[in-house]
Amino acid sequence: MKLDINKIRQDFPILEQSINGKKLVYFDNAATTQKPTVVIEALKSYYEGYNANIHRGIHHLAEKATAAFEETRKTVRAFLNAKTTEEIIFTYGTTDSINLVANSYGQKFISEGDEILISTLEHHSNIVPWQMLCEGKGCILKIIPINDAGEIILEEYEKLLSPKTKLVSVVHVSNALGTINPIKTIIDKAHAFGAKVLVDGAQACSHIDIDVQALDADFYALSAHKLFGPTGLGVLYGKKELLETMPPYRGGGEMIKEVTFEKTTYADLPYKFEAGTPNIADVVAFKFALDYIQNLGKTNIAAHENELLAYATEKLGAIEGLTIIGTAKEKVSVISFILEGIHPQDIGIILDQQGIAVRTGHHCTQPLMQRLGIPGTARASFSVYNTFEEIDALVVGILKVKKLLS
Ligand code: C6P
Repeated sequence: MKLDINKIRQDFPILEQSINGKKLVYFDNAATTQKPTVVIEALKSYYEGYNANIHRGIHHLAEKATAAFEETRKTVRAFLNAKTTEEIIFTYGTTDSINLVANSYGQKFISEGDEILISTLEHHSNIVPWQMLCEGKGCILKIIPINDAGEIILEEYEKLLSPKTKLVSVVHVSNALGTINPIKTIIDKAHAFGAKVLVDGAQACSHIDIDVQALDADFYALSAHKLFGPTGLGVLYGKKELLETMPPYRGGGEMIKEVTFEKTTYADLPYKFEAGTPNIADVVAFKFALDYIQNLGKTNIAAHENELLAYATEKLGAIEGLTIIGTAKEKVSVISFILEGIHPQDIGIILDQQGIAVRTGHHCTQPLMQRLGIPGTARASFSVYNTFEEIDALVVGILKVKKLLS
């Protein structure tokens, strides 16, 4: 079904404004997506109508808040096609989800001399937790190389796999380049060596249909704010049989069955991993974001985004002195680019003066930038509410950057 983009834009009040006297063009969706009115209203009605702590009160408001919170868990389960809601853990974001696995699964099951594989494409949040684990444990971090297009080299990946490989932790979609990794193949090859696989789905979840059972992913991490939901909220999917063997990551209220000064027993899944009062309002509102996506249809969203990507690739590719960084065959709607002789930050500043929001810099992927031999890029990332006219505005903006700075 062809989406009515102008109608969709009306669902996002932030898009109506002007920046520096120019109509806002928001092309920083890989950093965070804007929020539709249904999500903003859900937050308001939660705080106005049934704000209470959950899982502990027996009063009306507590029961209503608990029900709404757990309703979101059911929606996330369906969104990822997990087997059960016990496999859905609420975290503070993708970063927190990865840290949970590193500190729980990693601490218990990864030992000195064991190997963890990540790729050159990783975001810092899928590098640093493993470095921290390796520092403490004496395990070894190995890096899967990429080609110049920004694609993982599968033959090199296969060479790195061995019985020593305990975990492969790889991004599904690169935030800096938009590359879609062949994640099912990566998972199957790791499993053949008995290694577990964590997928960083921070970028993939907004563009691609995710079926954790079909992928056979052991862990899948995502952030709500990339899915039109609130910031500071994420999900860790984990296979139930794995999560059951893992120790809790944080201790406190909510995650216990019984506490004495001598010994504590832990709550069942998923609560074992959800210590303290969670981000209740944002969890409640997240359901409305997922329902919003469901109503538009992920395939319809992807179809529009792919058209935007094709259009932008053609238009930007025709600008003299502009190089698109990241030319993988399989890409989502992210275009990173550099302009000859112009620093990416200056591109961002001059585009901002024209009301165009892009991200510039290393995109929290410094090792990737080092591999590509550049300090950073300017990155335009498109979402369902973006239009072809906005891409035309970006082209005009880039031409202005060139005129002013070259
Ligand atoms: N990337 C970007 O502009 P958090 O911050 O925990 O919600 O997500 C971290 C993260 C992990 N992996 C990938 C692939 C990501 O893209 C991100 C967030 C944003 O590209 C902000 S740095």
